[in-house]
Amino acid sequence: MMTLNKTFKWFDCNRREFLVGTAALGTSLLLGDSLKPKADSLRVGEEVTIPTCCHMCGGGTGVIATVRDGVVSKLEPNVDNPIGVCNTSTGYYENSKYGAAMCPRGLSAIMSLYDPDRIKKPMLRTNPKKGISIDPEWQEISWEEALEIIQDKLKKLLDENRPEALITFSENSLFTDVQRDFCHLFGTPNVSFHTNICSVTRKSAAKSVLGVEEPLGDYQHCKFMLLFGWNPLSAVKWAHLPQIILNGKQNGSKLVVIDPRFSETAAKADKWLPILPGTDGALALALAHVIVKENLHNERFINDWTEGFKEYKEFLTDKTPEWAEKICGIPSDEIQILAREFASNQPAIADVWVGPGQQSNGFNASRAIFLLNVLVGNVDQPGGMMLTEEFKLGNSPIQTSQSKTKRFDGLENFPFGHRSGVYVEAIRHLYHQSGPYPLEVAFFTMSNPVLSLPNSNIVVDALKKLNFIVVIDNYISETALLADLVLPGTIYMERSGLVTRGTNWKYVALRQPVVEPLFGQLPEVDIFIELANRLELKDIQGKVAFKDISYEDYMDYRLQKSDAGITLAELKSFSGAVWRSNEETQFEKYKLRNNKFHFSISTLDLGNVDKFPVFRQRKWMPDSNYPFYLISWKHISHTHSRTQNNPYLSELKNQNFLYINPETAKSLSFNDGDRIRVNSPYGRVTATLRITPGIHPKVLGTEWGFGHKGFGKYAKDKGFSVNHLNGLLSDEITGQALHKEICVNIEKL
Ligand SMILES: Nc1nc2c(c(=O)[nH]1)N[C@H]1C(S)=C(S)[C@@H](COP(=O)(O)OP(=O)(O)OC[C@H]3O[C@@H](n4cnc5c(=O)[nH]c(N)nc54)[C@H](O)[C@@H]3O)O[C@H]1N2
Ligand SMILES: Nc1nc2c(c(=O)[nH]1)N[C@H]1C(S)=C(S)[C@@H](COP(=O)(O)OP(=O)(O)OC[C@H]3O[C@@H](n4cnc5c(=O)[nH]c(N)nc54)[C@H](O)[C@@H]3O)O[C@H]1N2
Ligand SMILES: [Mo]
Repeated sequence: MMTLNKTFKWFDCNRREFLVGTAALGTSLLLGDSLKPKADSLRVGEEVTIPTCCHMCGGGTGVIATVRDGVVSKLEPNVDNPIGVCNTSTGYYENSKYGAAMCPRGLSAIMSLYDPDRIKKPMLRTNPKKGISIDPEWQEISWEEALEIIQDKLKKLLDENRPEALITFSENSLFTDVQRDFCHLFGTPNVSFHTNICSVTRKSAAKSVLGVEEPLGDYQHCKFMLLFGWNPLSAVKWAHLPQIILNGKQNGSKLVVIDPRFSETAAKADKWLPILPGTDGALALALAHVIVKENLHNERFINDWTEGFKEYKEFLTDKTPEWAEKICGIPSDEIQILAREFASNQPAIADVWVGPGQQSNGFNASRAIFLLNVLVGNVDQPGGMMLTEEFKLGNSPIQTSQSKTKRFDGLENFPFGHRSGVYVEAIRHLYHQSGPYPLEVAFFTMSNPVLSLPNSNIVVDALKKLNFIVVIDNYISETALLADLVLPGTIYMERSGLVTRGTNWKYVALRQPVVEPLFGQLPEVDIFIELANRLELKDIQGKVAFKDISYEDYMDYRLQKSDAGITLAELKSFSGAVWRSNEETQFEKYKLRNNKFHFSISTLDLGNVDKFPVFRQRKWMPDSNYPFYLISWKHISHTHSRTQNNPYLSELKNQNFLYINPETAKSLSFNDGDRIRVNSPYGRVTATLRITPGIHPKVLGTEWGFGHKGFGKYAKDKGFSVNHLNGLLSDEITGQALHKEICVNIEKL
């Protein structure tokens, strides 16, 4: 196991003493020793090991925390949890003998837990003037005072009979269940979470073609991987991903990566094809054209299980490699070779994530890419694109009814919109005051839209129009800088939750607190439960809904009614606090559906969308004023805008750069390390230039998440925020925020 042992000082946040401890930091993804914790926890002297689930990103990788004298001293992978091992049951049993994986962000989480820059007390703004460079002039207040203030604000909305003036935003796995219940009980339809600024194009496209929202390839057992704008070796969502892709390669699979830049995944590929941003749809259609024209498709599968093929074939007639070359910049002969290789190396998987997904045409591009799997019939079989069936938790124990009022963000206007809402449109309506009614109070939990949404200037101005903003965060984020009241959040090691997703067979894992909240904070869920009780919010039977229900009861209820049918106590007692189904990964599940399930090539249930995955150019194209595409991506050492104050991660990477191709740099007489200004129609930032052949000559790019004005001493004023340059764009079909669609120019400072 490759680890770097560091000695550092624990800042004990309960103001006891400084303690000296050690922690293991992974310098890359690593395989931990096989861990077989006994039921619940194991005591060795004063040391306790407790299984839980990471939440440094949404992936929820299994973790074993060692707690020494009440201080978390070590985090290691939990081999009982499939997320760090493999996404199929066969692969899980094959791989688990070698241990499980965590990523650098997960391994550094202790430093986030004990970060002295964390917010410790509720903070009330005293300066009514708002802006991210304006001092809010915080006043520390007690939890009781803070809850009373919020209660008053919410009570006023109830008294005035306009509960819809409340909107909530949160991360997409943290307590969305209770947040939704709270909003329903309160009477507002405006419950939203971050999926629509994340990967709704992929989810919606997958649903429309394959019938499931989150298909996941059996990479370990395939023979060809074709990845469009997905960098799983660095943007590690589930810690098994780098492992199964590299194991697949070791088993003889080819890997081809389509990306405007030489990503970490491209670095492991047999071929990297640099593409012009936003043109993946054209490439995928041309690949389909060649496959169909040369009769390389799987006719039997298509006849038995799909509809619309004949018309699709016609639609593809003019989507030739030569047509696509002009659009995407990849030579037509390369396209032909790729199509033949893909079709003849079965099982072959084509997959896509947010590279194309966060640009116009992302929905149709993703559809065209998923359809490649359908054309070769590689769906839901070993080595195929799997029809992932999610583990189902039981319904909430709280009986609510959904508000009949129209949503503020106009979600209903998006034919493939997602229940998480449309952040971009909520901001637009707020900014222009064009919503169906005024909004007054907003909650942001584990969300930093001022940095994470396109066009930060507009986001700031929009948020300034709200009457009262509550932010629940561990830092004074840029969004918190605009808040009226900030409540200290918890780090996952201080709270509970149930985690499932990211595998092709069913499992559920327990996130359990390994230490008490360090500053006596209420965990995020409990804030909402407490407010519901203070406001005496009633369920449909007229009973105060959360009166006798703790979050533990709530989880217990949902677990008992889940696919696992177990109690919370049982889950806690299982090895690694994980329940895994005895039923192994099921293949060809569509065959069990009595021929009723078709893969949809043409027809879509909802009107208003193109019958076939047409290609349309992006709204933002280079012109003489803004000649370069600008894209952004995730760095392995950071999660979005949330980890930049972690000292270990900041040591690995503490700022972003603007990457440029040597040809382009030469033509503009720029040198490596030059300080430059980047201008877009919406904003300007200062950046440091890095010259690399690993980026398309017409494209500039950067890691996103940097450029903090708030946060703490490690994060503040390091690098630049790319979202200051982006335009406030959402995809017309899904409502997805388009973070990778802008053009810029650059000048020397
Ligand atoms: N380390 C780390 N891992 C993470 C996260 C994190 O913040 N940090 N976040 C998690 C989340 S929420 C998500 S949604 C996933 C996302 O995972 P990914 O989809 O891999 O995310 P990105 O890095 O944004 O984009 C992937 C690639 O798309 C490329 N790209 C940009 N534009 C285009 C284009 O037009 N066409 C093509 N073909 N490629 C393009 C970028 O250069 C980048 O290499 O990652 C998850 N994992
Ligand atoms: N330009 C550009 N923009 C992008 C992307 C991109 O690739 N390029 N990627 C997009 C994607 S895929 C996504 S998913 C979104 C993510 O965007 P967001 O969902 O807004 O996530 P973050 O930016 O990480 O902000 C999370 C906030 O939560 C706080 N936080 C972290 N952990 C906790 C916790 O445990 N409890 C509490 N209460 N608070 C916590 C952090 O301090 C931070 O302020 O960004 C999107 N924005
Ligand atoms: Mo995301």
